Amino acid sequence: MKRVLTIQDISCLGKCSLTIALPVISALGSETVILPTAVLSTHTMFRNFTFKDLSDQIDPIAKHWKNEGISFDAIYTGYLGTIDQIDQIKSLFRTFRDEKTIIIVDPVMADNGKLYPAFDMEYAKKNAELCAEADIIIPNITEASFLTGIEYREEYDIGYIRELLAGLNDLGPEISVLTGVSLESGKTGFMGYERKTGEYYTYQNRKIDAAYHGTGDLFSSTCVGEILKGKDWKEAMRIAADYTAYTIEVTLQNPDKPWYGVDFEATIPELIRME
Ligand code: PXL
Repeated sequence: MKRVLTIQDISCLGKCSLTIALPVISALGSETVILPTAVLSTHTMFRNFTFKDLSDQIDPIAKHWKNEGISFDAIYTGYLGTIDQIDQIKSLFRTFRDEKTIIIVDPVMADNGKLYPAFDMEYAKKNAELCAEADIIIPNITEASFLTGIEYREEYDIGYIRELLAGLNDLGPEISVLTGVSLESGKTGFMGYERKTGEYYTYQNRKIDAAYHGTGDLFSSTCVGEILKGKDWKEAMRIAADYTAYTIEVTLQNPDKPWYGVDFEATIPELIRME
């Protein structure tokens, strides 16, 4: 069985980060090892959330695993707790990286043109250093704009998306994938660029008029699970895009009208069947 380490916060309530990555990647058949970077009472779209920084646990936990001879087929990072953790995680990458380890960085920090409440420009700059160490990065357009210094635009064409991808590629990853790319009205999806082949890949499916928290984590976790199942990045991300769109549609049908996260629990059986 493949083994993946995922490094993100635990938002105890809110359906995002580790509470999505753990069930989704496990359901796709890989052993999912977690390294929580912080514990929050909820994700940061709630008011008055608590936050306990777990930075001081990262190095001793990593050291223990190293002493036990543990290795990972992939390491996947998402929302982190503090800027100082980025250096700790870069060092963890170096400790555990071998020929087989795929490093996937989702540089979670912003959306809709704005940084999340916990982050600033300094964090954005530092996050680019983590992307430089990755094989695959999965930012949304806002994050890509903060990472590259290219102006954020709401209205754009394919030229702008290629410019962002070129900027991301310059950071150093092998594969850069931009999410939330809408190239036709009523559609959304992603566009990726692979350094080795010089290939672009675009996938667009239906755009659903709803914004839920945690959908980026659902997309990235599904990609990670599918890549570990042996799918190439394009197939993995196409499945992730279809699964995320389907889960949003199912959530919209819930009469309880959940607002803080999607009903992925109801759609996991379908994910397992998706090809
Ligand atoms: O879904 C990304 C995410 C993860 N973790 C926390 C967040 C967010 C987005 O806001 O607040 C704590």
